[in-house]
Amino acid sequence: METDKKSRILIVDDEKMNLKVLADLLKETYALILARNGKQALKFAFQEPPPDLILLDVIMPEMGGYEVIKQLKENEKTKDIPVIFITALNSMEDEEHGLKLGAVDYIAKPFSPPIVKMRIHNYIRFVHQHKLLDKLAYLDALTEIPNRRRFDEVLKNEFARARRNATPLSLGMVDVDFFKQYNDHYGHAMGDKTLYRIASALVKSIKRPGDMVARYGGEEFALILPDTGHRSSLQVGEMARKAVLKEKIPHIDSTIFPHISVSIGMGTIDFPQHHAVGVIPSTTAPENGNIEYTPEFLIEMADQNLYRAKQNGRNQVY
Ligand code: GH3
Ligand code: MG
Ligand code: MG
Ligand code: MG
Repeated sequence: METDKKSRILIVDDEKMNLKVLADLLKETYALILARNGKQALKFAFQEPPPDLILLDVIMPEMGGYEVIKQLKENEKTKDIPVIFITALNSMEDEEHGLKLGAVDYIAKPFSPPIVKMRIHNYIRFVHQHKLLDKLAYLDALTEIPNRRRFDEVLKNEFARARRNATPLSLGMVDVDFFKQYNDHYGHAMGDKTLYRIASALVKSIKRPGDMVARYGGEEFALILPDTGHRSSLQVGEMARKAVLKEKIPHIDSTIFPHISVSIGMGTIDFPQHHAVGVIPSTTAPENGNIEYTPEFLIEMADQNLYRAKQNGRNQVY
């Protein structure tokens, strides 16, 4: 399989000879990363791109395989990388212990090279299917950008990260202007095509790697802007708004333009000062003044500013 060539396998063993046996067995089919101890293994596991599979020896000086897998499982970035123990420990108790720690398989030495090769091949196939499913589960079918499920997850993670690192976080809510009239005039199928074009324009307008555009629902999109303060978020919003307008998608029933436009509401939480910037939604401000900052609060804030952008004449960022 073509894709298998690109699959990366991290092999960890303190004995050179063992590494060589496995490397010779697998090097034609996979990209191999070799580690001689636990510390090195962890370092390589955290590198980008991460390995697709890890073959892990148990008995190694300093840090053994059981400790390595514990650390891998504790980290969000590495916890889903499948690990196979390849070890001289061959009692049933050893095998049970290894599997309990989260390994997908346990292979005792000495092993049959062709069987090990087949088993590894099967796991790699499984990894590919899993990745494909993940991609489909998180992609909006109509616009081919991240969907609401993905948005919820990323916002939650970025929110936690911003709080932890004391960095600002901004969220933009984008709503297409007079889209009901658009559908009424041009038809729903054309409306779908136009949503695709709007999504592509938004994605192109967002330049920073950590930023994200998702389909929030219907004709609404969301921008997640980590490490972005209020003023910068308004600039990013302006670029997004202009990018859509520049597509010059005809919309003769729009009362402001003969073209498709969007309105955008921004919300920012400035974690260094622990306060919200911009227009704070009155509905969420409690009487004692102690606002509870949550992802929902940020969405509410952006939503209310979106409402203002609409009230103020649409095709603007608020
Ligand atoms: P406003 O400027 O106030 O946002 O006006 P609007 O007409 O865009 O607002 P409204 O929320 O009333 O209408 C949204 C429209 O978007 C209605 C709905 O049919 C359309 N829409 C939502 N999702 C889709 C979709 O997936 N495909 C198409 N073609 N239309 C959609
Ligand atoms: Mg060893
Ligand atoms: Mg809407
Ligand atoms: Mg709308």
